[in-house]
Amino acid sequence: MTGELSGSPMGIAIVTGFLLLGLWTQSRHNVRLMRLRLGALVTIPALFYVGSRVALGGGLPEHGLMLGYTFLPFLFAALLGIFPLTFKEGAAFAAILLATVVGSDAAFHTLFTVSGMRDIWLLLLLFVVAFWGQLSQLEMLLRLHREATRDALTGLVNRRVLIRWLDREIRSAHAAGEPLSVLLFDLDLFKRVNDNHGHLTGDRVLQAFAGVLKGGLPEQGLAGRYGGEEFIAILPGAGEEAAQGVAEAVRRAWRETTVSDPAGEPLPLSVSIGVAELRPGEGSDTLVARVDDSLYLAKESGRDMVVKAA
Ligand code: GH3
Ligand code: MG
Ligand code: MG
Repeated sequence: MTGELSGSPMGIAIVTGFLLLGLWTQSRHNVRLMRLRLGALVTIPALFYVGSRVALGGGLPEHGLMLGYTFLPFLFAALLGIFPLTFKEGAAFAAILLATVVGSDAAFHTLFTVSGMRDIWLLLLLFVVAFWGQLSQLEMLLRLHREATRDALTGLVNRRVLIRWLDREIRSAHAAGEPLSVLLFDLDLFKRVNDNHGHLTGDRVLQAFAGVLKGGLPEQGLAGRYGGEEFIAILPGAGEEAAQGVAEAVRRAWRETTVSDPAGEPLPLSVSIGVAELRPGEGSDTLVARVDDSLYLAKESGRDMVVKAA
């Protein structure tokens, strides 16, 4: 009877708990907060499981309102399977539920009863299914994320990610009063490679350039494929002089790189590069437009050179 009576306030409390959790929507993209919220999601039913057992003096109800609470850890163990979690995260949340059930059973001397063993067996079974679900979800999400953000040919990030990074780096450069420069690369007469030797050879040239670009940047430099045979590098902390030095080094390294055509002959390789340093108060649109203008000038002036923005 006591158990049945305490069922209603517990019901109100658990609904309130989940409601508060649902309203806690800040920083959806913060991983640590997401973990905390998920931890709360399994801790709330765990607490109510313990509460219901205490209310019933340790026993498990056969019927009635309280039966639902004793079922909660199992429901949430299964529910964990819908979240894309790492094995470690899944194990941590599973441990909360397992400790709750095993701890309560041990405290009320029901651990080595048939129903106690049955509950733990069921919980372990649900964890196995949940782990499988979590890892499959995580793997699928990571694959989708990679496909949406990376260029498949070169492995560099795509234009969308680059512009997002550029906006972020520009904001922090303005905030810190630090310099930032952008380099825009366009391979010279690349269409000829495709026309004379086929697209597969062209693809190998693009891959080789991506390697040279990555190897030529300072540690904090960020590189991506802007589109076609155009690439961008963001150099946080670099003023015009330093950026020009990096551009020159990449230009020279690319000239010295060997990519052979299908007949085994080395292809002539060169690249034109525009350089622009961020101006006070400037946004990504005008910065990219300026670096694009200087790249155009490099092409106009005979290619295979680095040109600073006006
Ligand atoms: P310029 O020196 O003036 O830049 O001449 P260009 O031939 O490099 O410039 P253009 O813009 O005429 O040609 C770029 C070529 O890049 C055309 C396009 O077919 C090729 N291209 C774009 N993306 C890819 C790709 O992923 N693989 C291959 N193989 N070719 C590509
Ligand atoms: Mg081009
Ligand atoms: Mg080109």
